[in-house]
Amino acid sequence: MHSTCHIPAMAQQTASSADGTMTVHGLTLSYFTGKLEAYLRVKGIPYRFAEMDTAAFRRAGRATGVLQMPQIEMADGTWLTDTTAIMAEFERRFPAPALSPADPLTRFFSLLLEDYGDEWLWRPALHYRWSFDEDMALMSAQIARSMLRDVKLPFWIRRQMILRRQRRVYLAQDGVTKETAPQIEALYLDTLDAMEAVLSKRSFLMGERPVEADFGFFGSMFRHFSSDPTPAAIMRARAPHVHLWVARLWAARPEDVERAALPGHVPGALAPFLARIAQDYLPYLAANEAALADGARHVRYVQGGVAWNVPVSPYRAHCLAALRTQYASLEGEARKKAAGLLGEGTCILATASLHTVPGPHSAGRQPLDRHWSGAAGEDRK
Ligand SMILES: N[C@@H](CCC(=O)N[C@@H](CS)C(=O)NCC(=O)O)C(=O)O
Repeated sequence: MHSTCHIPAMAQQTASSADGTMTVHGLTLSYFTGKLEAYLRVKGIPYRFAEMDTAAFRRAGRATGVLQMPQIEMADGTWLTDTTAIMAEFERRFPAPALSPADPLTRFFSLLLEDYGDEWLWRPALHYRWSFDEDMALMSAQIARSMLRDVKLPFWIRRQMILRRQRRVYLAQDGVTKETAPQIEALYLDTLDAMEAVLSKRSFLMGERPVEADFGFFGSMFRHFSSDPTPAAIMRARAPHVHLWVARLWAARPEDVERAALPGHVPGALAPFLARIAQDYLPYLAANEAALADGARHVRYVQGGVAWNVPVSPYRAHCLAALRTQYASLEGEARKKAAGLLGEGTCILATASLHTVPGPHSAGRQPLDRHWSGAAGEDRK
């Protein structure tokens, strides 16, 4: 299997587009929509963009079984969701220009970094957007005008609704507290410093051509950290090369990336990311998987002296299982090198999964939320 988080590219048929172009349903301020759009632009895959309202969000959720954005409606009426799975699928369907390393060890780390970027930078991205006055005022107004434009209520009520919902789901329920906030902010600052060191020496994270790892870091860096007032001011002052990389990746076209070779090794400068993955991310993924296997709704763990209590994520258990499959597919020498690079994190990848996580289904069920848990729409308590 090629992807870290593969959801069968499936789902119900709906009306199809006549000119053969796919439609990306999403929001121009959304993390994963920005990640997917960057990938399609660099790859040179034409698409039409449709700004979602709440009806379009529900319609896409019914088609794929997951209420999330972005979702792609193909010209033949089939749907695709999950950016990691979409990228893996499109690397197969549209081989050139390849945006996935050919060398298996380098590809494994590109996929691991993609998953880490996608999932571990989510909390700091949401914290900066919804914890700071200026950011929350701006972004709640934008969502009230865009996504909630079909809700028949006055603007100020729509704005209050989204503000309360995001602060409840993405701050309170995701473990953002006075005690955890310093750790969340330190993750952003440390990530900027580590990226700045890498990107002041080369164009993209693993070399001169973008790969999955770049897109995994792009969602947060593009749509939140370089755009929302508070983290963007920090980025400009602290990490100008990260700012430049955001623009470089967004501007890159197939003919630009084709000139550079795919990365063929794991650069030593990525060590700070690998250390975070080994010390923080993989232990969290293992705790999440164990909690899911126990039937718990929350995962509790201690990290850097701080106690965390966050909702269990079946989706992330699925991601861990996919990473293990990738790791197991590495042959002798490559697997030894991967273990050398990951140190103490290796045992989590070398262990058998506790659980097979069923993917979402679209037929006859309430769509799931972005973590694949519960009936979406009912916030988890
Ligand atoms: N793993 C998914 C994640 C997609 C996702 O979480 N999207 C966010 C917006 S960027 C979302 O749909 N949130 C829905 C909500 O807030 O309920 C992917 O890679 O596409």
